[in-house]
Amino acid sequence: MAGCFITFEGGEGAGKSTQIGRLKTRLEQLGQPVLVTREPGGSPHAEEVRAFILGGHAKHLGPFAEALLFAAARIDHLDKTIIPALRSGTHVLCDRFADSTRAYQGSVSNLDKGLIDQLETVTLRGVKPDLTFILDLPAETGLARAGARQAGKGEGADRFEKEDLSFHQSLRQAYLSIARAEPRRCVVINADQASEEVETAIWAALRERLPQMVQAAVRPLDVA
Ligand code: Z5A
Repeated sequence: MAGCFITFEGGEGAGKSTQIGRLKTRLEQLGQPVLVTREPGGSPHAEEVRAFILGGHAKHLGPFAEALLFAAARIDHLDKTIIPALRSGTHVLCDRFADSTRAYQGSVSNLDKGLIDQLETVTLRGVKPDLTFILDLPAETGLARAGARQAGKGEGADRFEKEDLSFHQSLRQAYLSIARAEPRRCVVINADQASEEVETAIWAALRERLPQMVQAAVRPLDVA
């Protein structure tokens, strides 16, 4: 693919959206083409599935059925949004991706790992992130941040935010375990610090892992 595919993962309130916005700004200042997207969602049909799941309508079906719904949304997201962007040379910054299924449905909800592996294989069809930032912080801190943001907007908790503290603590360990298993793809970032410091750590890791992204983009020469 001509563009780079970067995913952001972590627990509630880890600061993924904040950091994706900051990275997008930095890359665009260099003339790099960037698309920001999210999961679940990121294409019209996948956004419909998002509303269904986060509204809590799939919870009674159990974690495997939820994983299938996330996978269905991911197939559409890949086909309609991610793959066309990467092929055209646009870098894709995605808020959550397949690691969220591994962490939320696989590890925390105790789905069989082999089942998750098979589902991932048929869903991704070989498309893997070039780099994944795992924003790590204590579950209590992330939940407090997410709660404060919701209170400010007058919103309620969604399907997963309603889970108890031990769920979110297990989630943190699940993400750290993914990072240990795939150190070439995953970078753990300490998200329990000021946004500016998190941004600096992400930029440093990007410079090291994907140096071609942190240079001014080469534009075609104007031909007189
Ligand atoms: N899910 C799943 O189970 N399986 C799957 O396969 C997929 C998803 C793909 C999607 O939720 C849910 O779906 C998710 C997992 C599940 N669980 N939940 N809930 P979502 O998309 O609605 O929300 P989220 O992905 O969990 O993100 P978030 O909670 O909105 O947080 P965030 O994007 O990581 O953080 P933020 O919005 O940038 O920051 C949160 C607040 O903290 C905000 O007020 C910021 O101003 C503040 N903030 C950010 N950084 C800092 C720092 N450094 N210091 C202090 N305050 C900060």
